[in-house]
Amino acid sequence: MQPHSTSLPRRRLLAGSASALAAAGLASFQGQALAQAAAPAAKPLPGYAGFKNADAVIVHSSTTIETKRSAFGTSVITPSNQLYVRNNLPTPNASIVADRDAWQVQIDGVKQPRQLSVAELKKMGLETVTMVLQCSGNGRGFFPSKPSGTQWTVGAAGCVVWSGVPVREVVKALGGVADGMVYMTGTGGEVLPAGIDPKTVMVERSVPLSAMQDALLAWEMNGEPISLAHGGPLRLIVPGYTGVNNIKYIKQLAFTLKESEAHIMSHGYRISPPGSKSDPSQPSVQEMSVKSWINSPLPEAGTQAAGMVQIHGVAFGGMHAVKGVEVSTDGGKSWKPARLVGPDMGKYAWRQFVLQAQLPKGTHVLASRATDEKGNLQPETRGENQSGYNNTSWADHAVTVTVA
Ligand SMILES: Nc1nc2c(c(=O)[nH]1)N[C@H]1C(S)=C(S)[C@@H](COP(=O)(O)O)O[C@H]1N2
Ligand SMILES: [Mo]
Repeated sequence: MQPHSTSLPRRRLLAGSASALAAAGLASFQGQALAQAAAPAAKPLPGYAGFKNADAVIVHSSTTIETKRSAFGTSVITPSNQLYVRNNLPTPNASIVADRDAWQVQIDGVKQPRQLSVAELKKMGLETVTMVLQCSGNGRGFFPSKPSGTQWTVGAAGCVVWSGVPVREVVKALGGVADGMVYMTGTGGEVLPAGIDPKTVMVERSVPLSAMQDALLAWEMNGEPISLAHGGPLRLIVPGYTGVNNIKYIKQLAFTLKESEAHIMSHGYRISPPGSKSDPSQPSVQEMSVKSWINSPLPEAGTQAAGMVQIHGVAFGGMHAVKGVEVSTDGGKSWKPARLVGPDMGKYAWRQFVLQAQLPKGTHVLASRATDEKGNLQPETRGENQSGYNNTSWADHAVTVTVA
């Protein structure tokens, strides 16, 4: 028997942890039976995320919770009780949201540095932005190289509304940015474990000064005070930038000459060539780029009845508005323009799209690809990198549905 002729389809059949079984060379039937027997029971929601709808999410761990693809609806905004959660450190104690207005943030690297309470910030300005919040590793689960880290597929993302004070208003009130500063650096308010170098664990990220223009210090999400899970009492919102740049429970906002030396900045979230170690010379994961995916129909809904379907999903441009979306029902051989649905919530939000199609009996590979206002087209292939960041491949996000 030629080993290669059987190992390839077997690898495709088995997903996730089961691929380890495939790699171990078990026959596909055996492998599937074992994978089923070993399928872990759904993990319980951690206490701080107890308000999440357990049916709408996948609990990967106590600090990583993903929205199910089938749970994304069609009304633009992702409800708070199904938005993903990602914490790099244990969640702070709930006492930090007991008196929200009393939370203090230190503003540095301005002409008049000072500490401000949320109560004071609330008097300094007000703005609202609708924004796609997406983890840098969303889509990692589609990398055949199986990078280490959470195997997110599409659900480490959501479209949410934030309210707070524009950072530029705060800066203006404090005399402007100090001369020569190049970065805006936010520090998370987690209490760090004693006895280790804070740089190794602290959540501190630097973004270019230009990102200040649309950034907020936000206290409200989807019309409610920001929950502890999503960074209350105060969160730095940097529209268009991946999740990690949106610092929860922010305790310091500094304009700096240099990038943060925290490990999460210097080595974390770098685009490292496959097989290589991360280092500060490699590009940082920051601005998001054009991406879309289909949320219905999905294979998990089972066999579809032949006839009319509304193929719908979400599309966003990252830094630029979405201009259009095309949908393919033949795995990308041909494309038809989809229609954008519902209100346009601004360039940082996602749009819902729909293509009405007749699907005859058979198997159909459904894919979507978006274009942004600058003419950037969502690519067919992912950009390979060691840690599985920034997956925007339309082919990876395609779904295969069966119609009978
Ligand atoms: N202080 C702090 N901010 C943080 C994190 C964190 O662990 N601590 N995680 C980041 C990462 S990696 C992501 S993807 C988003 C997740 O935001 P969410 O949990 O509100 O969905 O928060 C970012 N901001
Ligand atoms: Mo993330």
